[in-house]
Amino acid sequence: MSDTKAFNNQVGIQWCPGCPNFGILQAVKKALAELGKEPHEVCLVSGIGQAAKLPHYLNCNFFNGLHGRALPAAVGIHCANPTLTTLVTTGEGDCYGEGGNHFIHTIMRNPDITVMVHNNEFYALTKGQASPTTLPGEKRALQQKGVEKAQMNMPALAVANGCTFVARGFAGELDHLTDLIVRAVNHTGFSHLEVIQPCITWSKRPVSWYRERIYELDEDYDSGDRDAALKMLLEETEKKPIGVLYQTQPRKTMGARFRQTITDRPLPELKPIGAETIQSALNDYRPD
Ligand SMILES: Cc1ncc(C[n+]2csc(CCOP(=O)(O)OP(=O)(O)O)c2C)c(N)n1
Repeated sequence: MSDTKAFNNQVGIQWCPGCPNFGILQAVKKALAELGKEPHEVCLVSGIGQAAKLPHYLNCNFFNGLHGRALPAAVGIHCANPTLTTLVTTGEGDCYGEGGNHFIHTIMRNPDITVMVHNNEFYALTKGQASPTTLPGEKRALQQKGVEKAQMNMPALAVANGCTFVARGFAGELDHLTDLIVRAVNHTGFSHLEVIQPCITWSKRPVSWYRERIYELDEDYDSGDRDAALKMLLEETEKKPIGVLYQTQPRKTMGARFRQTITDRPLPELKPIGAETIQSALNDYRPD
């Protein structure tokens, strides 16, 4: 156990007062402390959005990149330095919308990283337009006649495509969420943790509406049963289960494959490549 205070920084938080993102931020700090991590051992990665601001508010390494491109950056960071705990923390617009293709391919590559997706069901930073998880029929600023598309079910897609850890938490259940983050990080391979995050500014519903529509998976639930997990996720009714939805034996990770091919050590431990080596490689591209 390390000290949560080590992750505090002095950056002024730009979220709306009372935003459930504050709960997620607290859960991240608690989980990292519970995992015994020190700030220099962690790298948070995000794209663009309200959720994607979370790495700004922690004292640790972080990379804040382009909208939808958090996962490729995180995969690169993980391959270069597998000793870091790499945690992507971002919104569903960023991860399922703009970056949806990256999400699917990252599942298959299976790097040993965790992605935590704050799902508030619309694009909050840009004032509440519909996202891939907005309820069908819901009227939004740009969807005046109501959303016509079906709602994206990323946890089901993740299970169906071989993700070996899929979980869902609620921003208002701090201890439960902290535990899920710890379990996701401890799992070897790509871990997907979706967090239901009510938005108090752009949602038309109170936080209680979201709380009434979740239930905690009980002790008897067998998270290793893939068919049962898929059935539950595909049949999801008004109430969504929270907890570890699916977890199975880790399979070979992308970092392990990469290091077997390139080097068996983290890149930062390798000797720097000298200017002469780079020059000689570049010379190969010179026209004769
Ligand atoms: C390439 C690109 N397209 C669109 C935008 C505008 N944009 C910024 S954040 C965002 C949506 C963020 O939504 P989400 O990831 O759900 O995060 P939230 O703000 O809801 O937490 C959009 C569309 C952008 N910055 N870059």
